[in-house]
Amino acid sequence: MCGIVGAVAERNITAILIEGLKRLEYRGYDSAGLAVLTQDGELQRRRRIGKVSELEAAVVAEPVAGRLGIAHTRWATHGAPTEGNAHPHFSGHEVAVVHNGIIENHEALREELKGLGYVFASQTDTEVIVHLIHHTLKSLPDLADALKAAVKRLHGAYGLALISTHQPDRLVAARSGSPLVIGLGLGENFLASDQLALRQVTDRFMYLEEGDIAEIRRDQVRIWDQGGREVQRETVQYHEGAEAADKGQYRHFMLKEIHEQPRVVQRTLEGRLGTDHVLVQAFGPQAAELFAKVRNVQIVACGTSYHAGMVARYWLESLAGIPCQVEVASEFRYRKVVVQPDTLFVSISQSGETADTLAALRNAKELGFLGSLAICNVGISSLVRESDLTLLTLAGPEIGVASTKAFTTQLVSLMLLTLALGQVRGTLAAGVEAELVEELRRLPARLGEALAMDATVEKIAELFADKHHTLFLGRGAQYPVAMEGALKLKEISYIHAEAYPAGELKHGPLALVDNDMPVVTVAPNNELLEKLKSNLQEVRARGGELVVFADEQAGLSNGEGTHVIQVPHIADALAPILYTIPLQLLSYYVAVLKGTDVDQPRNLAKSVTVE
Ligand code: HGA
Repeated sequence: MCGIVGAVAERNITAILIEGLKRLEYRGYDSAGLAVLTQDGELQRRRRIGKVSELEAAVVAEPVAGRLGIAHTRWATHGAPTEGNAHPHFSGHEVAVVHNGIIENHEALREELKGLGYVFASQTDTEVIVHLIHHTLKSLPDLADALKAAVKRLHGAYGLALISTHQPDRLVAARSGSPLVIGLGLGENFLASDQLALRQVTDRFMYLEEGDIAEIRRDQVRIWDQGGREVQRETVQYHEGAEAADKGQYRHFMLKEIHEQPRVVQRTLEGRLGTDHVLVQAFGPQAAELFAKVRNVQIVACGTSYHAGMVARYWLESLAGIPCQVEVASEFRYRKVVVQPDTLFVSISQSGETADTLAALRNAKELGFLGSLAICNVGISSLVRESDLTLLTLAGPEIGVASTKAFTTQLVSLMLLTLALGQVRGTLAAGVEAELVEELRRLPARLGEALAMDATVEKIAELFADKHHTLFLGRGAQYPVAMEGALKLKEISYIHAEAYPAGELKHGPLALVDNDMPVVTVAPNNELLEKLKSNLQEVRARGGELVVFADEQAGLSNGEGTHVIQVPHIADALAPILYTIPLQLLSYYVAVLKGTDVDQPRNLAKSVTVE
C-alpha cells in the first residue's frame, strides 16, 4: 500500500526521502517516486516502476538535490502501475502532490479541470488534486489556504502532501481517512504516512487527526482542524519498544499483539471507507469490474486464516447473498475440485508464503476461476504477487506464533469484501452498508472496551490450569470463533480443546461432559440466544462447568457452575470480531499459568512455508 514521506530542512533531503520509502517497503507497492525543489527553484522529479532501489539507482544516475521534497510508494488503484502514473504528480511544473487513498469524484473533477484547460498526464485519480490546487492558487495564493479550499471539493479518502515553487519554505498536508504523522526535528521537519518512515531522523511525532490540514516549515508547524480552527496536536515521544521487534511493557509478544488490535484494526480500515460505503477500489484498479461478475466465492486458507474464512462464509451468504465455500488449503490442493462459473478465488494468509495456500492458488489458476484475491499481511509476499487483487491486512509484524491481530484484521478485511461485493452486485439490503460502515468506524473503540476484560479473564483462567480437555461452543458466525478459541488454547497451553456448533452437542460430544471438562461458550444477543441457553442447560445437567462470554443484554447470570463474563454489546454482524478478544486472553492466561512458551509453542512455526 502507498507510503508518503516529506521533508523540509537546511540540508539535502533526497537521501532522507529514499530511506523513508525503504522503511515503508514492507507494506507492498508497485512503483516509487520523489520530487525535490532544487536550489534553482525548480521542481525535479524521478519515478520508477518496481522497487525503491530502482528509484535510488535513478537518483544516483541522475542526482537531484534540494531542501524541500516529497516522495511516495504507489499501490495502484486508478490507472496501471506505470512510470507515468507513479506519484508525485505535477501541475504546470509549479505544484507537486503525493496521495494515499482514493478520490471518488475524480471523473467529475477531471472533466471540470479539462474545461479549464488542464491537460492530464496520467490515468490516476490523484492528478485532479494537483490541478485543482494549481487552479485554486490563482485566487488563494497561500498553499495552505488553497488546500483548505480544495479539500472541500474532494470526496473519498486521502492522506496527501503538496509542495509548490511559489512557497519554497514549506510543505502542506491533509488527512482524511488515510493516516499522516509529522516528525519534528531540530530546525527541520518531516511528514510521513507512518512514523516508521522517519525514525532515522527523529523520535518526536505529532499525529494528524481526521480532517486536519498542516503547514510544515523548517522551524514551525501549524495545524487546522476540520472546522478550520488552528489547533495544537500533542507531541509524542517515541520510545524504543513501542514497535514490533520489542515486547515493551508486555510479558509476551502475544499479549502485546492482543492489545494492539484496536490500533491495527483502525489502520486496516483507514483509506477504505467512504462516508457511508466501502471504497471498492481499495481492492485494486480492476476490482469493480471483476466484482461485478462474481456469483460465487471460494475461500482457501489454513489454521487461523481458515477460521476467518469460515466467519466470512456466514457474512457473504447472509449479508451479500453470495454463495461461499471455504476449504483448508491442504485439502483443496489435492482433490478434484468442481468450480462453479463466475467464482472468485480468495486466499487468506498472514505471511503470504504459506506453502499449502500458495499451492492452492497456483492450482486454482488452472481451474477456471474468475479471478483471485489475496487477503494478506505482507505486501511483498508470493501470495500477493501471484493474485489478481489484494487487500492487505495492516496488522504490522506479528511475532507470537499463535496468531491474534492477524486474525481480527483478516475478519475486518473480509467484512470489507462482503460489503464491497454486495455493493457492486447490488445484493445488500437497504441501509446495511451505511450501518455497518458506521459500526466498523466504532469497532476500534469497542475492541478497546473488550480488552478491559483482561483482569476478569485472567481470574477465570485459573479454572483451566489443571484440566486436560475443554469444549468450545458457538452458533452461527460464532461457531468459527469458538473454533479459533479452541485452536488458541491448544496451540499455547497444550490443553486438548474441541469446538462444536452448540446444536451438535447432543449428537455426540455431550457424552464427554463431566465436572472435569469445562465448556466455553460465546453468546452474543442474537436470534440464536434462546437455543444456546438450552444447550447450556444440557451441559449443566451433566455437571459440566460453564464459562460463558455473553452480551451484557443477554440476560445470563452467574449461578452454580456457571461463570458469566459480560461482553460489551455490539452489532451482531461484528460480534465475531469482538468475541475473539476474550478467547485470546483466556488462552493466553491459561498458558501463562501452565508456564508454557507462549510466543514459541512447541512443535509450531510462524510462517508455514513447507507442506
Ligand atoms: N489512488 C491513487 C493512490 C493509490 C493508493 O493510495 N494506494 O494505496 C493511485 O491510484 O495512484
